[in-house]
Amino acid sequence: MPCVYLGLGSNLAEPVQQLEEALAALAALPATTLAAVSSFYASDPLGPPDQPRYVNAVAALDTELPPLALLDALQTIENDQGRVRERRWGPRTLDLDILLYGDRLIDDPRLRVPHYHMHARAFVLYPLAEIAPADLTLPDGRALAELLAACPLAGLERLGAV
Ligand code: ROI
Repeated sequence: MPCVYLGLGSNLAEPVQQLEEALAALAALPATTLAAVSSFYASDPLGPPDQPRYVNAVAALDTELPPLALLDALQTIENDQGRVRERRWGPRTLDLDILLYGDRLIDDPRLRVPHYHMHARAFVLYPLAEIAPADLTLPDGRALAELLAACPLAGLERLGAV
C-alpha cells in the first residue's frame, strides 16, 4: 500500500480542533489506515500577514485510494468542516494537501505531487521529518534532509504531540 503524506493546516474556528476533527475523519476513510501523525505546530502565516497564525501538522496514511479519489475524499472533509477561504493566500478553516503519494510524480490539472511548495515550507518539512524515514527522498530526487537544512524555522513553534 502506498504511503501518503498529507499536510494539515488551519487558522480559523479553533484550529487545533479543526485538525483533530480532520484526523478522525482521515482515520475513518475507506481502505485507509492513519499510520502516523506529527506534533502540531504554530506557524506564522505565509501570505498576507493580517491573518491569525496557523496550526499545522503532517499525517501519514496507508491507503488503497487512488490519488484523485483521495483528493475527492479530502475535499469532502474540508467542506464537511465548513471550509471557508475568503481570498487567495488568506485564512482558512481547513486545508488538507497531498504532499507525497508513495514515490509517484503526479501532474494532473487537479493535483500536483509532490506538492509544489513543500520543499521550502518549514511548517511542512519539520513535521514531515518527525514521522518520515530519516533518509526520505522525494520522487523528484530531493532529499528531505537537504531541504530541511536549507529551510529556516521562521517562527515555527512545536505545540506538542497529539
Ligand atoms: N501559512 C502557514 N503558516 N500555514 C499554512 O498552512 C498556510 N496555508 C496556506 C497559506 C495561505 C499559503 N499560508 C499558510 O494556504
